[in-house]
Amino acid sequence: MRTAPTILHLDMDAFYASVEQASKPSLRGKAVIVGGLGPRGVVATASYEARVFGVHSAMPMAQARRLAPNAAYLVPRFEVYRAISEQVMGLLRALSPLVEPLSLDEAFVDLEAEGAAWDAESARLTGTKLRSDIRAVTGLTGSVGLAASKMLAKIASEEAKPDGLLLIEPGTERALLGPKSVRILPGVGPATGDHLRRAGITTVEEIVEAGEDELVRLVGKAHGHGLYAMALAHDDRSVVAERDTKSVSVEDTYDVDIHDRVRVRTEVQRLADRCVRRLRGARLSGRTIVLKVRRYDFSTLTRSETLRGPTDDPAVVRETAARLLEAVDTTGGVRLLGVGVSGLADYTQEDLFAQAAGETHLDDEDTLEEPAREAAAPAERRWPAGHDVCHTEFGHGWVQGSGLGRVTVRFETPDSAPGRVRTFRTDDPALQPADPLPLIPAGPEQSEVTAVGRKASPGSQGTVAAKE
Ligand code: DCP
Ligand code: MG
Repeated sequence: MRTAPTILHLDMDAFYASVEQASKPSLRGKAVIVGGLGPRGVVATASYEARVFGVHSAMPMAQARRLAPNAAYLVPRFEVYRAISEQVMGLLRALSPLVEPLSLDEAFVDLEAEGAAWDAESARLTGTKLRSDIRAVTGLTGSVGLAASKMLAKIASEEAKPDGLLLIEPGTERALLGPKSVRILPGVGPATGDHLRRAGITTVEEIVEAGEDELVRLVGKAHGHGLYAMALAHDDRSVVAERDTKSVSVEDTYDVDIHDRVRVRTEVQRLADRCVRRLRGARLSGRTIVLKVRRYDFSTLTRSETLRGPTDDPAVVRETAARLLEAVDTTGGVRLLGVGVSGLADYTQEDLFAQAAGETHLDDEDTLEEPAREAAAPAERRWPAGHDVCHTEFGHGWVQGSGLGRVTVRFETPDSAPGRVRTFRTDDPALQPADPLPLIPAGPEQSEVTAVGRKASPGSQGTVAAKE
């Protein structure tokens, strides 16, 4: 294990709910619950104000409604969460090439990989600056844990919540873990926790005291060794940017070598577009753009450029590929061209949540009231709670609720004062669904740091030539 607390774990605070509060001024400081609103819906997350009532992730929505009847209930807006996640991950990737995203709002970073930090002091400074950069770029708070291992870094960020930073000095791990509940260890859920409790083990220290053999007898070989090692704070896992090895690419081989430079450029643009379509089809974004060229003599070269944040923007991929091409001599003719994007980011949490998104659909079906059905011959429009709308007269707002052929809209934007509520017929032609607004309006006064990780950021961190 390393001797400096240079593994960083970041976890955004009440992520989906905080995004909603930042988007909707009237919800700041209020109980906000995001999730599937249908009959089988579950809570994705609750704002800290709602957690006071006992509401938490994965709780059935019906139970949440009983605990917090006056909270605002919203359907997730994944595209907004993904865009903000990209900004945050972009900031992390500016610190180190070794970033391991665990979900949309959570990642490990190895700060030693490129010298962002080397001891406790530099690690703390880096973590503090990261938190303020995240705030500047997204308007949101994230908590940071710093430790000499992944396990402790994650525990530290959890302890630091909300809106905090905790650094665990190497050597103090066991003293910190000892008195805590066994549930603090990764993988110890309610079932394992109960099992251990029945054997008289409730704290981490008691695991250590029981000894490895006893633990293996209790929970089996597979978990016993691991659990004992964790209780001793042994964790040698390194931060793996495994997604860096994956890529999405497309290439074309030409029957006749292309000599015309203009044609080569056009082909590269076409391939860039195709590559982005694939990327988007797989719901991925990537940070490194790769150009591949095989020349008339079969010599093959690749050129790549790493952006400051992941992108799936066709304009950015096209521009980058064109820039890479400028450095390649194609005078003898080209047999093959390829464009790829690597350093991919995808997010498992969204898949997990696919269920609740589906339930949103169910919910909308449920709220289609009979009178509306009779009155409206064209297909009824869906107004999911929390989603953005625009009214020709009143401007941008969000759906506060709908039913009985009516939709209630609150007119406000991220940088407005809390707005007013108005109700419309669900088929009012003046009301249309709208795209979400950015949380932090882009302006000329924007500092260097706020541009980092912006989705369409053309900025690059440098060009790397590979495999001539
Ligand atoms: N999420 C979800 N279903 C879950 C858990 C989480 O859809 N069972 C989503 C919603 C969360 C986001 O993932 O906002 C991040 O999950 P976290 O566990 O980090 O929870 P939060 O960020 O909401 O809160 P915390 O401040 O505790 O990190
Ligand atoms: Mg979180």
